[in-house]
Amino acid sequence: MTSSSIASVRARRIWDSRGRPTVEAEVTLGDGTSGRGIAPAGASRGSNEAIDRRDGGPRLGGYDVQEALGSVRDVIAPALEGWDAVDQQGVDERLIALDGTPTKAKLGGNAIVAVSLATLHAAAAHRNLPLWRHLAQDNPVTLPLPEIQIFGGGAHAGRRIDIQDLMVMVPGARSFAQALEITAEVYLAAGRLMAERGALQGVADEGGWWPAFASNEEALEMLVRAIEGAGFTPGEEVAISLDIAASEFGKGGRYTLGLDRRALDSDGLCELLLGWCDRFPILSIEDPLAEDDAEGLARFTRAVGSRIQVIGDDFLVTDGARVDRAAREDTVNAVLVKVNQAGTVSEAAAALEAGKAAGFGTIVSARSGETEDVAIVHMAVGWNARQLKVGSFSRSERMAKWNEGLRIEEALGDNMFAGLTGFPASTGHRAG
Ligand code: 2PG
Ligand code: MG
Repeated sequence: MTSSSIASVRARRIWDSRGRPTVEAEVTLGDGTSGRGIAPAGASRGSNEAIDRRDGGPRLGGYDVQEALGSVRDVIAPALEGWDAVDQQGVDERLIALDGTPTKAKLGGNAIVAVSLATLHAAAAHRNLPLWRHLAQDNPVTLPLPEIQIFGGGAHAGRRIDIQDLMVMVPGARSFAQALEITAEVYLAAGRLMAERGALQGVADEGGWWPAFASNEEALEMLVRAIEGAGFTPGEEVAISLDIAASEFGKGGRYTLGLDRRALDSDGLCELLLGWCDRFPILSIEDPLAEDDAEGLARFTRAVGSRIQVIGDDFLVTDGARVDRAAREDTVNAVLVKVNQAGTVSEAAAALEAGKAAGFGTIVSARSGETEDVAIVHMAVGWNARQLKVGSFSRSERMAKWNEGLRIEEALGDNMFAGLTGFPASTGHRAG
């Protein structure tokens, strides 16, 4: 046993931001250093994501993770003892082989990702480095451009509106810190405007204001007013970013907008979204069409991909092979990277690298079910992803991550803000 080899792997049940059980793993190495990793949880999930193992049944809404904890205790821990934690790829390949299914359904994506992340943290601790520095090795890094939610909808707000995330981006900010400050003004202005209308009803799952709107477009109009209300010029200083999460309301080329009481085919939804892109200062749009509508995505990207970032989330599920294919077929021009969607750190890193190689925009993203874990901020910096999505500007499972970005920015010094340099090559926004 060497000082960086795995001496023990333990798992415990902890609780996420929706009050649901989740898996935390703790990996301890031969030299006594250790790391913890926590599995986040999505609500709007791509059908090809790694599958979490949940107990089912009446207790805790079926969400308990005793079986996933059993996977760690009985299968993973004995198999990893003695493996070198610094060899993340080797550990992850072992985890994949132990499970043996394409979706990690046997041991559970939640068990596997917690151990993969804990191994990563343990290796960084062993090297006595902050996680971002451990990941970066000697490569250049930047502070990512944040996408921050102002209104939360879709599966994160009881489907009160169809659009899932109405977010802002501040590409012209001089620093990550300034981007947060400007977003804070917009978030506060949005809350103030909602209160004036008597429409303030608290927040949705990721901390964005609850979307008490009569139509999807009204949400967009309110977002523009909030940007103006905060004293900024929409489209110039502060731009809009949307996650349509269309797989949540469309399948087989049929889309049902519950709030607008409209049924649309793929062309119809495309037209609607193109109209929004013309009328509102939209800079980025995620999952505009459903995961099974590659043709619709390609049509949409052909229409806007030279100026707008089109992100695949449910469509790409953090899978390098799918990213390669999307690049060949021009279906999207950016990839969202969620470690638990892939199931291991190495697979997520590979999807991100595939995105970079294709000239895609690359965005590291949190899930709607989160914890105090700030690892994704370190990944966005260390992997030089250049964009970061962690939800809104309230609730500590979100703020912990933005705040960690501030600490990293302080450590890195000025002039490291990515701005639009991580945008898709096709959009021509990449200045630096
Ligand atoms: C998404 C994420 C975050 P969830 O769709 O991009 O907003 O949601 O974690 O529920 O998949
Ligand atoms: Mg999404």
